[in-house]
Amino acid sequence: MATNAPRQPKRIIRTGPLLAGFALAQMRPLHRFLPDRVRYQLPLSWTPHMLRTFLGSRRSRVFIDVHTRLRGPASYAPRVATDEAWAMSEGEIRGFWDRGYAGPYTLLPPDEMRALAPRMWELWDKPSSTYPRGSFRYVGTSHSGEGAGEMSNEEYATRGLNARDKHLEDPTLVDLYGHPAIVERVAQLLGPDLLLWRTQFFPKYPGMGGTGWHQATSYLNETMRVATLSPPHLDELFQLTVWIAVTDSTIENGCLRVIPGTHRELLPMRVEEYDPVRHAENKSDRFGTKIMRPADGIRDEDAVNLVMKAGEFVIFSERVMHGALPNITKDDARLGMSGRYIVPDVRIHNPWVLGDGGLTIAYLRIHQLRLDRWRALLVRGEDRARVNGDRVLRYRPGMVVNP
Ligand SMILES: O=C(O)CCC(=O)C(=O)O
Repeated sequence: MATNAPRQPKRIIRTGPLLAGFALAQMRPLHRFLPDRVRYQLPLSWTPHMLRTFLGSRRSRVFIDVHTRLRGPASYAPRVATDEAWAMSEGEIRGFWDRGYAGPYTLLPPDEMRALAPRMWELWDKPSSTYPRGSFRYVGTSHSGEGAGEMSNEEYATRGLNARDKHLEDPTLVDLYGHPAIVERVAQLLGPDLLLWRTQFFPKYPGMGGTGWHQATSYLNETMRVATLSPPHLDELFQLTVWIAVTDSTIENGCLRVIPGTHRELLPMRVEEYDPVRHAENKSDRFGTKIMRPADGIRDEDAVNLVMKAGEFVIFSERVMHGALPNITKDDARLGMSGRYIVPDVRIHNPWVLGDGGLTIAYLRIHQLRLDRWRALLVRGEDRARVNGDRVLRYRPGMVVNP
């Protein structure tokens, strides 16, 4: 029956199960008696501060990543010595720590990247062999977005997943992420040993909304209970993202943007279910099946627009508040791609997710994603920690892990 009553936003997190789970999550000595399927459903990554913030705000302020403050470095000296071509000065490194990003730098001359762009567009669209159909379940509605000129939730989710980790499938792409112009600079900020654990294409077609402001560090948002990355010290810099412009990236076609200095502390968000009618004007804050925006608002005048030529890249900490402008052009599609680099003593996923449980991606409503074909690549140095076992492969130029 049709009704004019305003639709109530659905509850994102149910308080009763959260409280019970949190209590059990605190009882660490008991966990070894729990089967993985129970243990890794607990909100193990939630801190008391996150719970208090959530409950004290009547459930309106939610941390989509673990609340943490970043500890500054002992020194601004580069953490490795490298070829002069890629060397960063102490001033540049200090600038990174002050602002949360560095660059743009050149990976390839614009003409060379433009020549590669058609292949990159094809790769983004090509069905994944790392996460093939049948390796996950989409559990959301299939109709959100219909009639609103937007992708349905299901298309958003499956396309978003399909955009992931194509570097495991293509020899040209893996060599872009393994290029010394990137790896040697990341090493000067993070250290000599580096894993590439995730990559993703970010296309913006003409008319597409922006990417809403968000922060990340350990990808709690994937399950909203247990973070994907477990570093020995969450308050240290253990990960960096490199965003590569495949096409020119302009103010008009939706360039990446950041709020400098916001990487020092993770902040709460407001999260709602995406509804194509209620959120018709909010396209930029859509993350899959959710609408998310910083709880305390952002002053647009503090933003820096990272305009880049094809072939340029920036290095940023995903802790910095970042997003992208909408594409307001009629015919200028932009393509960016991100690679996430970590130090090898960060544990990626957990035994349940890597085994029978599979990965849940809460904001995409994807369940039980099989990770059998996922691998992290050692792109520099050694994996001495071995916390990720045989999921780590040494990068070789032109390698294809999943043909
Ligand atoms: O390119 C975009 O629109 C967003 C990129 C982003 O959020 C990221 O690389 O973490």
